[in-house]
Amino acid sequence: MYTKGTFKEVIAMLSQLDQNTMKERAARQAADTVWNGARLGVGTGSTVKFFIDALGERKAAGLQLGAVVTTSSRSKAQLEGLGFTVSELADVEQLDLTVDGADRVDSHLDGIKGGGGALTLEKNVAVHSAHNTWIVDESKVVDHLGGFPLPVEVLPISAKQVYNQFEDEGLLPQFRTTATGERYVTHYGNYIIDLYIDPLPAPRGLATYLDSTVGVVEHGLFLGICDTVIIAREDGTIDVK
Ligand code: ABF
Repeated sequence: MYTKGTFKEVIAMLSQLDQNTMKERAARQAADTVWNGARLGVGTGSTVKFFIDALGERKAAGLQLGAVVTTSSRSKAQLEGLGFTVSELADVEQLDLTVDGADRVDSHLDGIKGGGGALTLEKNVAVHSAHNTWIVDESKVVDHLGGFPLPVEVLPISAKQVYNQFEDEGLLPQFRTTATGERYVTHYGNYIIDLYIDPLPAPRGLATYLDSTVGVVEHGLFLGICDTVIIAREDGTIDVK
């Protein structure tokens, strides 16, 4: 006999299962598009985790890749655990395909990425890939970019000044912190300021502003980068756009 609390937990667990099932469906569809000899970029996140598992199954069935590059130590460990040799981006002339997750994606295939803190390497891998595919469950799809804090990676040396500038601009900045309340530090030793302004005013204008702000290393607006998005929907269907 369930008490009230456990019934809610079961419902929450079932909805989580639904979301994981959707993520896995999108991931498997993307894994099926990978061809022998491809120089592959592999992103980061919970949906990509399913993609890497599916890639491992393809490898066991004979898939051989020309190169594999990834955007986080988490994905690197998972790939190497499956027997893939992972290279650094700088050691691979050009990538043929990168498969990654996203935090938000709109109808123009523009997106917000970097919720996991790996935005700088993610964008460097993406712009050096001939084709970029994002794998998402339908909760990530929006009409207009927003609904998720926009990550901005900033140098520590002027982080406070940049934060103040963002605050003066009304961008609602917050320094990202760890679970213990420490300031989050990226792989490159930088901080992340998340912008809580929602909806995002004129994403292209904001991207240009951030790109020209001294002290900003990279931001999570990925505009004009995604070529294909694979969306797994709750009704079991998959959209490829
Ligand atoms: C990564 O995918 C990040 O850009 C983003 O935070 C993450 C979201 O993916 P998921 O929801 O699948 O964890 O590439």
